[in-house]
Amino acid sequence: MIEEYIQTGHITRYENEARGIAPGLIELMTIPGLGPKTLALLDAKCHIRSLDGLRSCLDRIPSMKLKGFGAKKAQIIRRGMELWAASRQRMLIGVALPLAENLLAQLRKMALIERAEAAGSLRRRKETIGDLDVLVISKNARRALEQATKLPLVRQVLALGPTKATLIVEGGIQVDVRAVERQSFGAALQYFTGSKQHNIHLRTLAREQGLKCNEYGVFRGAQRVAGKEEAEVYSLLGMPVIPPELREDRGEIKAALEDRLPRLVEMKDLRGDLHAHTTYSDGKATVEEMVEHAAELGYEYVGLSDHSPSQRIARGLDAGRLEEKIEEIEASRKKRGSRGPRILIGAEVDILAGGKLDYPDTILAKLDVVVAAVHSLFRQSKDIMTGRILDALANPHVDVLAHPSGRLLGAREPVEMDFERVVDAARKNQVALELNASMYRLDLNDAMAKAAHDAGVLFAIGSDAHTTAQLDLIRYGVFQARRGWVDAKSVINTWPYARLERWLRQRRSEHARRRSA
Ligand code: DGT
Ligand code: CA
Ligand code: CA
Repeated sequence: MIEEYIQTGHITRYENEARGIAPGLIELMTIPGLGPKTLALLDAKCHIRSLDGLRSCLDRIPSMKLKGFGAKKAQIIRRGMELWAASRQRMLIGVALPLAENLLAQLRKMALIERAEAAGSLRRRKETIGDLDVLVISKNARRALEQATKLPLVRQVLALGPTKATLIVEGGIQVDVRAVERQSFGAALQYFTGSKQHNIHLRTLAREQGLKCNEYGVFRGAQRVAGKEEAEVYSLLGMPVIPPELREDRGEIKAALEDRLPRLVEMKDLRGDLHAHTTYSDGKATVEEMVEHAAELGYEYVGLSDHSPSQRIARGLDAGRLEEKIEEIEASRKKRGSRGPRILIGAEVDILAGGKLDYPDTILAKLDVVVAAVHSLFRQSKDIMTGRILDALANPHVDVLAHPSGRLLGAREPVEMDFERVVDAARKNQVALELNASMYRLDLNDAMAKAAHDAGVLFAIGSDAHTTAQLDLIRYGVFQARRGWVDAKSVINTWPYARLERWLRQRRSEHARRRSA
């Protein structure tokens, strides 16, 4: 059945059976923690047709005293429903951004449209997007918006007025397209970028200075004193432009007024990637293909970190196959000489349930970079999980802690851990915390990244690529880093190779010395 799905994208048996199932039920089958068997059982008792039906069934279920169906199970399903509902309302940035880029490109091609920009949460690079907010300038707004509704990627027109169109585009996301005047474009961009809290704070400041700030401009009395450029709005209020990723009212306005905004990490700062998979484990591209693509990205180095043996499903490497991989990479280095990126021999090593690593130290010592990660038993208690991670951080061979919270957006909660202690240990042991760029993870999240950055830890932005194309998706990790106020110098993969290599060597020896002292 699985093979059929992989080859054809369909499962005949499932589809045939699905025809006999009420449509409402099929949707509910994708709720995390609710399998088809459980759903069938609940349906038999309550006749479920909707999320609400499921909810009320779960409320009534304890009184039915079903075998093997306790309060705990109902609780797990309820939590799954929440995640599920949230994920259906909001779209991952990794899905929304390409859709928005496509829409913007089409709008910009239209003769009637002079300029088109994204605002809202997308411009702030939030991890999930509710709806897209797009601003356009046109001499004939009414006509331009009408034409926009006819673009091939528009699926539905929810509203069309003289200055605003609300559309559903390909991929199912809602878009508000607003036409604004050229002389107020900057003010509108500022206003519709938000966040709401950031704007409220700015408006309060403006009022204290006798100014009024809205989507049309900044006004002193009836006179417009700014509006065309976004930068004018901020400079009138006495501060430099605040990068959109920071506009969440988390201290950025105070920092801007005191001229101590961080120099946020940018894509062009990256010199390599330390977390990428190859066909040795569950990657789809060979060592050579990954290195070639890293070369195209202009990287100085790439760490190829395949899974360790416990990850059977991901074809984790045993000692023998790891040895083969090492040999292949060494041969490739010899062949390449000084051409292309340096290849770091790496592994993404499981942190086992008890805190031990999935390779013995003798093997870890052969690797250039060790990325450690929790991949199992995510529901351990806070004490046990914290201890497990601290044990891994105490191993001198561990250079990076990958996707530290283990969450999957809309599908899995972060693990319970004492994050402050983890951050503290990472700082003391000089282990970099990963900002995993996978759109499903974005782990650490923005708030955790900021807390860790404030505490002075180092970071590694990792693509976790399983294909060559996924190496490019590291940009989502850069966005998340920026939302966490992370500056370039705190990110180890912005460092030149020589510095990175020295750090990797020194941190291990210092760490080992401290441990034996
Ligand atoms: P989202 O769409 O939930 O991901 O988050 P945002 O931040 O894009 O929120 P949205 O689409 O409701 O509004 C876009 C921006 O417009 C928001 O960040 C701030 C600004 N804004 C401020 N006040 C208002 C208001 O009263 N109405 C609207 N529509 N937008 C406002
Ligand atoms: Ca929005
Ligand atoms: Ca909106």
